Amino acid sequence: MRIIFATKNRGKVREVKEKLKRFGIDVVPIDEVKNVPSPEETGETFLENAYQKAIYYARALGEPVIAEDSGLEVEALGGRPGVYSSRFAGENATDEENNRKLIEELKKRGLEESPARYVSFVVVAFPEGMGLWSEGEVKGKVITEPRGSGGFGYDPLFIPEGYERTMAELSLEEKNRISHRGKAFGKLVKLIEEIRCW
Ligand code: ITT
Ligand code: NA
Repeated sequence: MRIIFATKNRGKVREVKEKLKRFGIDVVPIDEVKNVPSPEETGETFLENAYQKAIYYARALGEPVIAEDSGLEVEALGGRPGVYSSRFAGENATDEENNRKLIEELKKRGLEESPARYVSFVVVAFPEGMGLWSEGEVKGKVITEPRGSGGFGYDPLFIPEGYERTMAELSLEEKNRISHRGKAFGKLVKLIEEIRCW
């Protein structure tokens, strides 16, 4: 079975392809199927954003589409960057710029670390408008000394609970086992199998 994954983020594609492989699901990034202009992300919650993206692309393609909205919530920053995680340092900011901004914000407050969590909301939307969703989180802390070259985004600054290594120092399989995204997609596959909606 193939599932179209509506994302521009290569890191997400890599992780979800690996996660769904053992369920016999072939994850196909949307840009390999059709060139559709990106929708605006205007939601105030991860779930709204994920649903908006999924339904927009499902209608454009006329078939079921999965989308994900995720982010990092840092306790010392009152939950920021949250839904603004990909644009923390500004519109079109790079991962490096966002990471630098996070380090700055912590240091400004005299902190070297803070409790934090990653969250992921996943939606599969059908062209008719119906959708199924699931979510996952991983708790941990953020630090101000980046380590590791795996993963993407804030991973060099995020240490999952019970670990010494950063998320960027874990293998792809290890990250998928404990990550917000790994959990959210694992649950979504179960739902799809239970409801037999495909
Ligand atoms: P799409 O909307 O095209 O899927 P995006 O990267 O803009 O791509 P989001 O709006 O969901 O996706 O933003 C998620 C951001 O949260 C992402 O760019 C990272 O900055 C951060 N993030 C989410 N999951 C992460 C992870 O597993 N590791 C590191 N950073 C993560
Ligand atoms: Na977003």
